[in-house]
Order: sequence, then structure tokens, then C-alpha cells
Amino acid sequence: MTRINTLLVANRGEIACRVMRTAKAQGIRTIAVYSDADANAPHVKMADDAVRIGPAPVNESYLLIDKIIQAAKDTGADAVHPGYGFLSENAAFSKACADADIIFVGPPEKAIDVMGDKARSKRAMIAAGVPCVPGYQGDDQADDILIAEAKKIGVPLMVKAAAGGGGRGMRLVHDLENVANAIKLARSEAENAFGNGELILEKAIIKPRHVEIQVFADSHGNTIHLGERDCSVQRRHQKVIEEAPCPVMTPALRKQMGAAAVEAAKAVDYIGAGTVEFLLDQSGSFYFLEMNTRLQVEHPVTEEVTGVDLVALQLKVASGDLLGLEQEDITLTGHAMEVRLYAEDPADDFLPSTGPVHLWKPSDLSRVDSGIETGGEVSPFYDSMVAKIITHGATRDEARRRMIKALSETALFGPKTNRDFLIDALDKPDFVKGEATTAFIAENYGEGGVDLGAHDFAAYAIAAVIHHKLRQQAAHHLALNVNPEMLDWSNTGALETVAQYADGEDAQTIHVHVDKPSHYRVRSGEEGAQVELISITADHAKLRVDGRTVDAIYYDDHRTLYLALPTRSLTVTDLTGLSAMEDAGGGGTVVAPMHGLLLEILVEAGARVAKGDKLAVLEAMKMQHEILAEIDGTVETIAATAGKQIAADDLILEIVADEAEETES
Ligand code: MV4
Repeated sequence: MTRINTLLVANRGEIACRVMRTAKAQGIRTIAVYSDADANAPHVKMADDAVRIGPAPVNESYLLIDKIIQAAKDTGADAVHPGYGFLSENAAFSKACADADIIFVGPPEKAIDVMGDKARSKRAMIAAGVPCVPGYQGDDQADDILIAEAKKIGVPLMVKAAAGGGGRGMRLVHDLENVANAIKLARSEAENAFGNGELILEKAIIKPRHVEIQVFADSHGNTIHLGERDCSVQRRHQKVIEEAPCPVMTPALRKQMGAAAVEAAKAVDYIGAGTVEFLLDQSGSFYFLEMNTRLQVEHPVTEEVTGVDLVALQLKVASGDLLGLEQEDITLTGHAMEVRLYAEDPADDFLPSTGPVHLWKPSDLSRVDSGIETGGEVSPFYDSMVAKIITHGATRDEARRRMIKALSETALFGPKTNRDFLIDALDKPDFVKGEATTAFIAENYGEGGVDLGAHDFAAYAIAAVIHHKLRQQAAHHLALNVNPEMLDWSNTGALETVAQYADGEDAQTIHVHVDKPSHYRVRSGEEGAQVELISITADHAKLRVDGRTVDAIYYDDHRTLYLALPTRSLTVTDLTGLSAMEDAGGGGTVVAPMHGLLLEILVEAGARVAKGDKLAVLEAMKMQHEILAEIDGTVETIAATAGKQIAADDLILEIVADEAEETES
């Protein structure tokens, strides 16, 4: 056995942090690698040492085998953990590590190779007696052979690229008349995507569950499984919710599937952590799909129910140690759930959303594996999954309810996220009953973007009251030392502030009327709410809205207020007096009133401007906002660039005021 003293983690984000957490706990020195986009990323800060490997794009950084091997040599790393994605299932990387005398924390090259090809892996599985979907996985790829085999299998039929994975290069055929065409299209897609047009054919299983078995093997011939995970809730082959155990699992079925998974691993002389994916059909039959030769994103749910640290076990067997666990030692306790928090916009067809992270506030009701931090950034160069939230409970419903509660206390402000979508999905009847299949999201939400409906007026009322309070605090902070109790008091009678909120396409005018300190009447048109502000801290407020108590996490980005309410998030921008920037140094310093795209700058340095002249146009919240001069003067400097994103408060330009004219007294 070889001790691992220094571990290089060839990955980024949450998984790099996850791996380093265990390595550190074991007293192992950790090395991060990073691209230019990640120079200040959490995984870099967490590591004992870090090596820059290139520019932001993955094929110039995280996918460069030579750079990573060199980084390992330069830092004296004796082992490399690849995480998931990137080089984790790259046989050449496994080999390059071996050639450099560095331990690759993963399986041998051969296992990666065989399992990376659907035809080869299926033939190996059939030979090992592992149940597979009936189909054709032969070498002969002539059209007439494939068509004849398709007829034997019948419809519905799946045509899959042998080199594909995760749903890429897959076609479903309902009518045999379309088989020839489907084969042609699938082959050409596969050639383009993978440089390999080889296909396999399978009977299509309708509305299956995705059930995968975690396996582990050491280099001494011991192989065990650690139960299953159900990952049926997926959107376009992206997993969204995972859980362990599978809601419909029985001890007998687990024994059968576990044994099949162990046979699958043994058939390819597997070592380390692996996952054997199966489809489980409505009748309880299961079929091998593929084996993932890496630690998976969703490994935490297995850790929660087995109590085994899978990264620790990986490091153990990579060092040549015995597993030290027999099958009988693995017991499953309670139920675990994981949701993937993506920086994406469900309303806009789940388009990735990037940019600065104003606030990242995870809940302490849950385990959180994340790779972001307040003040950091979600980069467009990498996967949009930013955190995993994991709960455990005595029962499935306890884990599920705890997850909803944890999400209600979780906020990520800056990029859009799928938080509200997750909360909604966790409460859908099919999911609550444990009946979700791979068709769950399409059946419950359709194929495109997801509209969770308009916000209640209460949400805007909460935003308006928090906004009102923050401004008042700021104003008084600048003015005098006033007793906080008096902040809402006015000797001129009732106080009222008006906010004009843009939330996407619409704008509405909201009036906040102070009844007495901390008690407000909020109205907009026909709608109204009574709001009491019970307490407010730097990022959290407790309010009573029409008699109901609500917790709100917030971030105040100048005119834009980010709010996370228990089941819904909203971002509102106050457009009131957008051209009257009272808070900008005397009116000559023109700053962006909110984060957005600076479409145009309409003046040049040296230009004379008069109060009210149009200076620039900013696009934010899907609306265009004109930025007007507040004073007469001369444009001295232009500090921003048209066509670029600009943050709230960033300088756009400066105007030097005309000499103040003497006024006759
Ligand atoms: C299938 C199938 C039905 N029948 N194969 C999708 C991803 C890839 N790993 C295999 N996939 C499927 N293969 C047969 N013969 C249905 C799927 C499938 C799916 C599988 C797991 C999780 C989600 C899925 C969503 C759609 C289709």
C-alpha cells in the first residue's frame, strides 16, 4: 500500500471542495488547479496550494492532461482525484497518471474503456449474466442488418449511439416505417458528436425509473454495493432531484439489483467507486443501461443513508488498502434527498444564468455541498450547477419536508436559480407519493420553460416595506443620531413613500404608508396589505403580512432588491426618480442606477450638457432606462463602455458643473 500525502484535485466548484474536505480531514495536503476564471474561486482558497492551468475555456484548462500532470509533478502530488465530468472518465488521463507514477483516484484504464462504449459494455454485461434491455449490439452496422434487427425487436424502439451517454445521440422510434430514417439520422448525429457512428438498438422501456447502484471495489478482489439511488426526476437528461433509497425498492429487489451491479463491476475488473445505472420498469424488471466509472454528483444521498464517506473510501482503495467493509456491514438508515441548485432561469427555458453572487446564504437545516460564495461569480464557462442541498430524515416524507424547509431558508442572489422550481416540484402529488418516473417533469411542467405564476401582492408589499425601511435607515444614518424607535415618526403627519417596481415586463406603483412605527399600509391600485416589520438584520427580515408571519432573506443592491420568500423569490427594481440621482456626488458623478447592459453612451468627453439631457441608455429588468443629466456642465470623463454589462453604482461618466452663478439676495 502507498500512502497518499499530497492530493491534486483536477476539478473545480463543489466537487473539488467536497473532495478536499475529506482529504484535509485525513491530513492530506491538497492541491487545486484553476483556470483564469477561477483564480479566486472557493476551491482555490480551500487548497493548501494551487496551480494555474490556463484560460477559462475548459479545453484550454481543466481538460488539458499534460498541464495537470505537470502541476502534479511540480507540487509533489502523489495522487490525482478527477472529480466528475472533465477528465474523470478519460482512459488516457488514467494512463497518463499511471505513466507518471501518480495514483489516479479512479478505476483502471480498461474499465473506463469498456464502459465508455455501449456496445462493448452491453456484450460484457450479457456475458456476465447482468440483465440488459433486449436489443442488438453487434459489430455489423450495415443498414439492412440494423433494419432486420429492429424488426425483430419491435416498437417502441430506441436507437442509441454506442459512444453516446447521458441521452445524447438517442432516438425513439414508434413506427417501424421510420426505422431506416432514424438509423440514418442517429448515425450522422453520432459521427458528428463523437466521431463514431456505431449504433445499438434496444426495446424502449416506457416511463421507467432511473435506479442506480453504488458499487465499490478494492484492488484485492473485494466488491460490494452500497444500495441504490433513484434519479428519475430529470430534465433533458439533467438530474434535478435524487434520493436514496428508491421509493419502490424492496429488500428482495435490492438484493437482485445489488448482485447484478457487483457482477457488472467484477466483469471489468473494477477498482474504486462506480455506479451501475439501471432502468426499472413498471413491472419491477430491471435492465443495465451503463456504468459510470467515477464518483457521481449524487453520491451524498448514499453517504447519508449508509454513513460511509465515499471519498474517504476512494482514497483508501486508491492507496491499495482493503475496503474493510463486507456486504453485511452496509446498512441503510432512513431516507436521504438531494436537489441540485442550478444558476438558470426556469421561466426562460432553463437558460443558464451567470454573473456576480451578491449573497449566498445556505440553510443550516441541510448538508450543503457548494462551490460558490458571497462576492464570487457564476461563470458562463462551466456547468451551471452551483450547489447541492442534501437532507436526511427517518422517513422519506421527513427528508422531503426538511428539504422544502431548507430551500425556503436558502438564498442565492445574483444569477437566477431553480430554487422556486425545486420547491414546487418537491410538493407535486406524484413526487410526494414517490411515484415520479423519468416522465415526471415533462408530465407536470411540459417541455419548455416553467411559469410558476404571478407573485401575490404580499410579495411586493414585503419588498416595498423592506425597501422603505432600508432607505430610511440610510437617510437617518447620514443625517443625525436618531433613536431607532423614532425612525418612522414624522411631525408632519403620515409618512408615505412611493416605489415604482419593475419586475420583468411590468411596472407597478406601490405606496407605503406608515401608520405607526413598524406598521405599514401598502397599496397598489386595488390591492392592499397590512404589514408589520417585526425585525430586520443585514440580510433577513421577519414580517407579519395581513396577520401571517413571513421570513424574508434579502439583498439590497441599490435600487434593486432581491428577496427570497418561503416558496418564491423575486427581484424588484425601483424606477422612481431614476434620472434624479440624489445619492450621486452632487449630480456630476453619473453612476449606473442598477446592474444591467449599458446599451449606449450618447455624449463624448468635452461635450456641453444641460440638465435633463439624455446621457446614456441602460437595459435592465428587460426595460430600457434613460440616464439624464442632473446638472448643467461639461462631460469630463467617460468611464464605461457601451455594449458591456455594468454593475449598480459603477461610474458611467463625470460632469464638471458650470460655475455656480451668484444669486442676488
Ligand atoms: C432508455 C430509455 C428507454 N428504453 N433505453 C436516457 C439517458 C441514457 N442514460 C439512457 N436513457 C434512456 N434509455 C431504453 N431501452 C429511456 C431513457 C431515458 C431516461 C433514462 C434515465 C433517466 C431519464 C431518462 C429520460 C428519458 C429517457
